[in-house]
Amino acid sequence: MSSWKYEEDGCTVVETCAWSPPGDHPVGCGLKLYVKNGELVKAIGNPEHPITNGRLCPRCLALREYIYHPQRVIYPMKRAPEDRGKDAWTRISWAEAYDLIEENVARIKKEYGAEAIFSVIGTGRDMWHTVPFITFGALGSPNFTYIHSGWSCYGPRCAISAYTLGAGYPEVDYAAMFQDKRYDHPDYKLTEVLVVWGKEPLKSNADGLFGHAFVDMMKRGTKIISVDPRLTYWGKNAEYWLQLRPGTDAALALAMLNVIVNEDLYDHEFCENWVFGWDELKERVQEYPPEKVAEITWVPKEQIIGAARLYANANPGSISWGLATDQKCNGVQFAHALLALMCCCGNIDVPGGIIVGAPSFAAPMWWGWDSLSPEMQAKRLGSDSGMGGDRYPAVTTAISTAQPDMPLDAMETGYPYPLKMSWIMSSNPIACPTAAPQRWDKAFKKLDFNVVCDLFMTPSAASFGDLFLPVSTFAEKDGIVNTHYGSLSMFTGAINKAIQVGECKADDEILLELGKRLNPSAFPWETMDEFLTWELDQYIPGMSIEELRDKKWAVPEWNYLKYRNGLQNFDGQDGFVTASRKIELMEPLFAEWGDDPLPYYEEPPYSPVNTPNLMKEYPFVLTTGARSWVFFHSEQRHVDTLREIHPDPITEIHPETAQTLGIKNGDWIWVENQFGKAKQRAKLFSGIDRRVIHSEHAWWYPERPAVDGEFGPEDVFLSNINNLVPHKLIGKLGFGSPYKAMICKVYKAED
Ligand SMILES: Nc1nc2c(c(=O)[nH]1)N[C@H]1C(S)=C(S)[C@@H](COP(=O)(O)OP(=O)(O)OC[C@H]3O[C@@H](n4cnc5c(=O)[nH]c(N)nc54)[C@H](O)[C@@H]3O)O[C@H]1N2
Ligand SMILES: Nc1nc2c(c(=O)[nH]1)N[C@H]1C(S)=C(S)[C@@H](COP(=O)(O)OP(=O)(O)OC[C@H]3O[C@@H](n4cnc5c(=O)[nH]c(N)nc54)[C@H](O)[C@@H]3O)O[C@H]1N2
Ligand SMILES: [Mo]
Repeated sequence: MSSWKYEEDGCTVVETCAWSPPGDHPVGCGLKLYVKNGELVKAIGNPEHPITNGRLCPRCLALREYIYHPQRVIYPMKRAPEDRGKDAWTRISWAEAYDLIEENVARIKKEYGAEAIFSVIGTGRDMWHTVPFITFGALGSPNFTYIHSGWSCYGPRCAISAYTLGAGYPEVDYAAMFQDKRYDHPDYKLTEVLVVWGKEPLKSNADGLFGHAFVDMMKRGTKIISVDPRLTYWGKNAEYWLQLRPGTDAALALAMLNVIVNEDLYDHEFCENWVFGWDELKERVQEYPPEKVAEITWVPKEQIIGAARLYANANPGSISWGLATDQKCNGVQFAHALLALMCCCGNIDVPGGIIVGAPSFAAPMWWGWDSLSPEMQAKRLGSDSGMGGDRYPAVTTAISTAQPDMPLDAMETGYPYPLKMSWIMSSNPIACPTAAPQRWDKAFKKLDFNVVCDLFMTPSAASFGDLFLPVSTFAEKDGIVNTHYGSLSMFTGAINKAIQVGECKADDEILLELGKRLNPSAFPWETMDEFLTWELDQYIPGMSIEELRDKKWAVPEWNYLKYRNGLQNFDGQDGFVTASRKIELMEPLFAEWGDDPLPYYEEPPYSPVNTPNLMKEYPFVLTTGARSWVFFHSEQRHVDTLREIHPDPITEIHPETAQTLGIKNGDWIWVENQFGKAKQRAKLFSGIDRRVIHSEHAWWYPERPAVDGEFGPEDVFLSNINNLVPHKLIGKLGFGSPYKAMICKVYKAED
């Protein structure tokens, strides 16, 4: 027995830090798992955990139900390609599964080259080193992909952080690294004004940000500005709730900058010494006076000015930017404008402001890349070499994936080369991330061999999987969790195995076993512990996995104002890792890649301003995908306790709008536009503008029996809001897609 494993009340208690699965971003919430006779009895929050202090979300509270769910797949299974879509799976051994993979990989490599194999990752889970490492190191292909059109989750935010800030993802300072005293630590200063922009951190707890910390800060006096087309907890408790038209954020941010510049509210010392392009930006923001932007955004001029003043006068102020930043075609420009707002008041890397990570571009998403030959690297879809079809250097320079829309083009057209095999690990492509999902479904069905590593028979696996590899939850494996994947490490926790279920394996076990078979030289580790110690060394040099387990978690040494202390740059000199060593609010690289070096506003492609004629038929602005407490994307629909809380896909409509359409609360409705439609249930909500509709994403119905043993595609496409989002409607740099800025009509459906 040990500090993290002991006996209590007739059970073995295993203390651990959560990650995935079930899906979750790396906050590393603290849990105590109670195990009896090898079975998980209950999961509770660990009050000693320095960040979460015992709090847990409903998805972890339902962990037992999730783990032992009768629909969970716990053995490897195969199915003949001609039986795709049918319930015709056969149980096999891991050895047979690996043999099948080895045979197919060898054949496809010989006939088409390794680039014909591509891998698909999903979001935020415990997988952002595993899938690239399998793709590059084991399968030998450069095509590691995340097929969310326009890389519209973190893509724009991370690109801006990489290119213009030269640092890891910036985040609000919520004192996570001061374990004992937290907000009372002498080095910390409470954020005076916090802008929550296009994010709902209580529901989402995105990527290492423990959203509930914002509530603690609010209780201590932090004032809130909420920028959201829907009323949320934050808007309700805000000094200003800026209820903007979805998709117009860049205009709003530029107008706030306009006020800050013209009223001389900016930090002169910071902007003059640490910003490249400040004078040019000052000129650019003159194009966005609050009067004009009020018309664009629907936010009254007085509110824009008032919010800009409140934020600029705060000491410190901070901004939490959410997914709404990325899910629009000009997401990069909006992220750029937001970064300018973060910088201009001198809030960068100050206590209570916006802290930035170390300049660690050698992120785990590149593991295994060096084992590819330069010729193979050059074939990545979207790469600047031209050998991977259309070039998207802004995507492929900062990120190790291919451009996300390109695999569909390659599958449909064979250009720049055909794709033949997919390796899907932690994604449910046709239920959740893809735009135009029915096209992706058809394309996957044309491939020779599809491997799916998951926990449940997802619609994607059911539709086109040939081999199913069952994976472990976090309760069934050893690992490490690091906030922001290590790019802004405030906390590193140990994930400790408590139980074994069926023949499920951790994704990393699959990585090591398959890696050893396919390319042993890239996978020298004999045991998982050896591998984990190597992994941990990247974050906390010199610490072994055993030591981390004993401590339960570790907090790296923290420094503020790193750019002034030689700590932000690889060479020990002051400044940022950019060509100018300053924050590039004018980014020369963007000009080189054919875009504007300064932030600007662009109307969404379909909008009241751009397509007024289409609006006659589709009169509403559509935003999608605000998070639910009980689901992580397409997961958990089968977990009864959670589904009871949220039984149906919800579309929010203003009560007056609903009345004019003859729609009542709880009616089934169709949400439709020129690209497709989705059936959801109406929820009348006065916290949304009369001209705006919000629909949920990632819905499917695991409870519906397959008809005649066939998997019914209507199950996954019936309510899928991405039927309404077109393929490859993206920004010039290859980032951003209008998941949160489309148009639609709504009308009553049959029940
Ligand atoms: N319209 C609209 N669409 C959206 C969004 C939106 O806001 N609006 N949001 C988008 C965003 S931000 C994202 S990131 C994408 C997400 O897209 P995906 O990540 O593809 O989401 P899921 O459909 O949840 O698929 C994840 C699958 O991985 C499995 N899984 C969970 N944990 C693990 C694990 O540790 N290992 C393995 N092997 N499998 C695991 C789950 O069971 C599930 O089947 O969706 C996007 N789709
Ligand atoms: N429970 C749960 N947690 C999750 C996930 C999940 O599926 N379930 N998914 C995870 C993933 S992958 C991600 S990326 C994060 C995302 O989490 P967040 O960044 O919090 O993003 P969302 O919940 O999609 O949207 C946040 C807010 O943006 C608003 N919004 C919609 N359109 C616009 C717009 O045009 N402009 C502005 N300013 N606001 C807009 C919505 O009304 C919503 O309140 O959550 C992660 N955490
Ligand atoms: Mo995401």
